Amino acid sequence: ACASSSSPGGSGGDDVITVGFAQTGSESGWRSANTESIKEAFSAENGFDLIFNAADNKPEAQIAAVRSFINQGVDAIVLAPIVSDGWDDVLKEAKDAGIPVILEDRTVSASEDLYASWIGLDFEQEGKTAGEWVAENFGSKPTNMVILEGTTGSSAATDRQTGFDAAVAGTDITVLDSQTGNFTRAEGKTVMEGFLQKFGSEINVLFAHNDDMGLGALDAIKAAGMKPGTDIQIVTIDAVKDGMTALANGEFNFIVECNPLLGEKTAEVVKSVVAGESVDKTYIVEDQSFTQEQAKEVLDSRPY
Ligand code: GYE
Repeated sequence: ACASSSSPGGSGGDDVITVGFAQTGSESGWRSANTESIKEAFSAENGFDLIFNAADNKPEAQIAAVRSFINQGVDAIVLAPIVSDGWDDVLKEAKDAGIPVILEDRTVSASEDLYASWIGLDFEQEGKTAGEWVAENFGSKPTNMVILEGTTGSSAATDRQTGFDAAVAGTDITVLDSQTGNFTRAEGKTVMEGFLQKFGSEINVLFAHNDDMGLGALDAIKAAGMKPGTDIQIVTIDAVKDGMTALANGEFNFIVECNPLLGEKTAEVVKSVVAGESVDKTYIVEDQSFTQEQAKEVLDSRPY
């Protein structure tokens, strides 16, 4: 590109950091907010040339995207891995090519030596907070629960369920069924329709690994003649605008936040890594949680 006024005399182009960003896809409101946050932080004004790829939640396509970034000789790769496993080979290729990889959002099962840093969230704690709410409100009476899981093999889904299971262990809660809805509204709806056909009004509680699947389930519950938030209580994770609106309206009962605004921190870490400075292996961004009352209070001020 052209020289900017802030780098007088230089070619300008020399200082630009070229970054390949391998996004999962565009499955949810959380993902849209995350993509926007990354694009904003990795702007030309901030000294970046961003090459954006979204893999439509197909792990092979995402591996191919990372490999293509390596072939293009980018300065750094930012990766939001769809699934945890299967990264060893291509991360090794990046390392051999001298290209640092920075993980954002989800993490990988590959060795820590194969990436420079991970900027993410404590998914296990998110699941635990959701489970604690369920245990507190339903733990001492016989309760039937169904679960809409996120993408199978993603660290977000695996760790959220681990945390949730720990929190409800030893309570009087029965899991009737648990299936993946791939973090999307459409699949959340379809899978919930199946649950309702099988179990009908036996279902007391729905735990959805993200807002979007819970929002899809709302349609299925209403179509079955039941009242979401009352006949079936709903706990989700993310706290995006549509989820918070459903919570404020009484259709959801509790949401654990998952902060998608990771762009600024990720850009800062990428700059440090490219400059050869040392960075932490892990940066965890804080989350909160919301009841219906709290959602009403903060709804208007939510940025996404
Ligand atoms: O909760 C979900 C998105 O990995 C934390 O992915 C992220 C999850 C988020 O599709 O909505």
